[in-house]
Amino acid sequence: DIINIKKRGAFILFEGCDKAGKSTQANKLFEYLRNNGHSVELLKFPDRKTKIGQIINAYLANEYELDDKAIHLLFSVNRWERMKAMKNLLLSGKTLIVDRYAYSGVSYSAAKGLDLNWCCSPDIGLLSPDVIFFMDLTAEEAEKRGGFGEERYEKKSLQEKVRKIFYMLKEKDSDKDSLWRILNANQSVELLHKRIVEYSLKLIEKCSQLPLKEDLWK
Ligand code: NYM
Ligand code: MG
Repeated sequence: DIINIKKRGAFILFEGCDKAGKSTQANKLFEYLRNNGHSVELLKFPDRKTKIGQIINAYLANEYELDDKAIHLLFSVNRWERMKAMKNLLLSGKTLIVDRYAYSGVSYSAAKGLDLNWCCSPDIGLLSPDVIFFMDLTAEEAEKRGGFGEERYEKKSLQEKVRKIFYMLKEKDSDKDSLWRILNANQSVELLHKRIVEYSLKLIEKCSQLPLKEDLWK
């Protein structure tokens, strides 16, 4: 008899500071996988299209003021409101490429001075990524890339703090073998893409056999 074991998709996450090239690499990986017969979808947080996402967008555009803790919780809600759909997609065999997630959520809020553990708590129990491609760039290098834009948080001093907190979150995961892949973002787009593709293809194969985990920071 043929036992039909459904293979799940991989949860591939890109994280990093502003200007590091996350969206460029996420898009390129998405195109590559789609053109090579993979079932794949691209997602981005914050998802600015939902009702909560619209509030977040107004906040980031400096059109709307919110308490630091209130906006932190809204970023988290914006992930929770996508969890069921993401879970179903992964279980149906789709690989998800995600541009920012809870690690950004904690890093930016803690950089503003909020307590790190408090920041982690609303995201506990989210789906866990299978890999985090951390696009690492110093704030100096980021600034050389045409400078930061108009949005809130796009300042060198804050970005430096954000980067440090990303590394603290990596420490928290030191028991999780090869979850974090630190990539020097100051390399050519094509070279980075090649590395990311190679790793992702192996990962997709490996993950298809593993259970899905809803245990972020548990
Ligand atoms: N950001 C993003 C947060 O502060 N918390 C979060 O949970 C997430 C997902 O939003 N400067 C910040 C980081 C960015 C900004 O993201 C918008 P992007 O990827 O630059 O559009
Ligand atoms: Mg940005």
